[in-house]
Amino acid sequence: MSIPELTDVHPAWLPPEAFRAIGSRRTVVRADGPLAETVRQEVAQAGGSLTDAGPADLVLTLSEAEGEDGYAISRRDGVTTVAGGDPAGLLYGFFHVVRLGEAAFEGERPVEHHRPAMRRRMLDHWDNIDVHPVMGQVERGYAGGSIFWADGALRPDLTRVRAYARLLAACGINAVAINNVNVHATEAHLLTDRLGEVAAIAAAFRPYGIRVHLSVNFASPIVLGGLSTADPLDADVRRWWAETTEQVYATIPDFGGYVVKADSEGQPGPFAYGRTHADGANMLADALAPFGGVVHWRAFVYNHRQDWRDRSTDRARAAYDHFAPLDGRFLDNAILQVKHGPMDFQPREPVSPVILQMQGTRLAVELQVTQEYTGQQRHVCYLAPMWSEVLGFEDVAEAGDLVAVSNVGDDRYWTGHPLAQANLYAFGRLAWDPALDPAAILDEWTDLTFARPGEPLRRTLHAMMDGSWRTYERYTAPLGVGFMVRPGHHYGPDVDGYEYTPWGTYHFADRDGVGVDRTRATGTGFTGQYPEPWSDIYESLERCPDELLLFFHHVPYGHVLQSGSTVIQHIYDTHFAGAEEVAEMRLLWEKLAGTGTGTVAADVHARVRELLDEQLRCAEEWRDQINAYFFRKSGVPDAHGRHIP
Ligand code: GCW
Repeated sequence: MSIPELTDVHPAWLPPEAFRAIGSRRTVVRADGPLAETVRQEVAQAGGSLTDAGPADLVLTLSEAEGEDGYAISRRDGVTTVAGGDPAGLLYGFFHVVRLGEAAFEGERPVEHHRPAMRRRMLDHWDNIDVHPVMGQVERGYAGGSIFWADGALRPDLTRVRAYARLLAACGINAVAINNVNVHATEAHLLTDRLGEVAAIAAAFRPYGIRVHLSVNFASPIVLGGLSTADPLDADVRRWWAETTEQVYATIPDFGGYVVKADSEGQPGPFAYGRTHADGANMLADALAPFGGVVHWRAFVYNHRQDWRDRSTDRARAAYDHFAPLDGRFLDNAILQVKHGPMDFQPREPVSPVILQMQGTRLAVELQVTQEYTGQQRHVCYLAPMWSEVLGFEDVAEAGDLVAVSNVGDDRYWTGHPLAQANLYAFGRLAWDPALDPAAILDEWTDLTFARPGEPLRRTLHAMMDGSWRTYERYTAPLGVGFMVRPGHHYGPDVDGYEYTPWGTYHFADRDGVGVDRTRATGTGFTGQYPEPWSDIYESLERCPDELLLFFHHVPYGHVLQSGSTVIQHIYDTHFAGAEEVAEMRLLWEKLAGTGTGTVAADVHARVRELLDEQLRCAEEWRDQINAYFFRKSGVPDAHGRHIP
């Protein structure tokens, strides 16, 4: 293996400059095996000298005491030492040195121990082999086509996948599911006759300690195996999965496991056979157990054929209603993968009560790095502050796994918007340590990506990005209500776009008020799915946090928020403010050009500038549509008399 080099692709957070400190030093790697070999290659590629014995500036060695994936870093008497708990820990310790740069080789450093909070730090790709007629090749992908497949086949050159693996390892990610959870006809075959493609991708990820997982179709025994049923309790079905899984491991011994979206948005599942989701998940867990594999079973199960008149069915309740009764019935290697909020990756949602409730089940919390509902990588929206809030809520950070939908495609900048790279980086870092400060993560990313730039650029990036999620929230759907997006592609405003559809995503605005009554007293009872104190806090009109008010309550436009403002005035104020903030962002970026900082390449500057034009256009469109809609409905004028079209 050699260090992947790409000429036409942006290096993201691993430009050659990031390795400068190591490049001028002597390093000794006291470990063997493929990951230690990767570290040696990294040192050599950086131009550093590798010594076997003799004096060294950096010593990388193993020490079991640091545990799985862990490492210790210290510096004494002019020598920096990294002790990895295992070869993966050695690799993570190496990238820690990269992050520190020159600082890793200065002064003395008392020993620091680092261990990941999450055992599995995983990205899910929603990539298809074929280009899907509606969703394109990458479902909810905003950065071009798949980096794995092109023209209906595995890409012949996987250098880019290796470069991706390297970027991911540098921020601590150790697992990737390579294909869409909606497993279409072609992609179903990855499990059997196209398994060689999975093996080739796994080989590209392996040198960086990343295991490959596969999304599988629950009906595979029928679709691929020619059986007449996929009933999880049927002996033939169970045998089919056992034998198929054995083949997978014969081909890919370090295969991670399966990801399953069942009985969800049209995907097949155990309900067709009168079985539970524990029956379904456990069948696959049984097949994987002999090889140490896991199944990630998604909890995103809800009725997508609702009638808006039916006020008793509540999509927010669905995952809990389906899964809470099954707590304690999943096998140890069956991991329930739960979206962080009860609905669907909106810019603001409460934490899913499933995560708080299911203490007897192994959990993975699922985030969305791809910006489906947060600007589709045309808008600057740094998501680490949102994820940090989610992970800081109650015991969410105690989930064993953190999973996110990747935002990467074959785009030159990996993520479409160059600044969206920061979201991918931050996801990995938060999965490693959920307590990290989002602003500090942004500094790390800035230092690596822009080769330790001067203060002007750092200040500009903080000013543009630290608060960008809240800015996005301000100019889009207000007070946690969500979903005022254009149906289908989900970009841009359409207040009533989903209001009369079967998807269960309503805001119930009328001339008197807006919001979803999810209380126990008069609404859907969703608040009752929360443990105390949240069940009472969310139930209470006075105590419910402003930012979630319309998620939990239907209120008149004149309702006074904790902030002192009325709901209608809050809507006007935040929408004017949000659009103004985007205009300021755009000016800040504009000013960077020609400041002579020399740290933002011209192509990156130009791409971001174009995208900021679009973000401003779109933010103004949101502002005008939301303000006009609620002015028309409520008849209440803006207290400040601003123009509402
Ligand atoms: O948010 C919705 C998306 C679907 C996606 C689904 C899911 C992969 O709009 O495109 O399907 O969530 O998470 O399964």
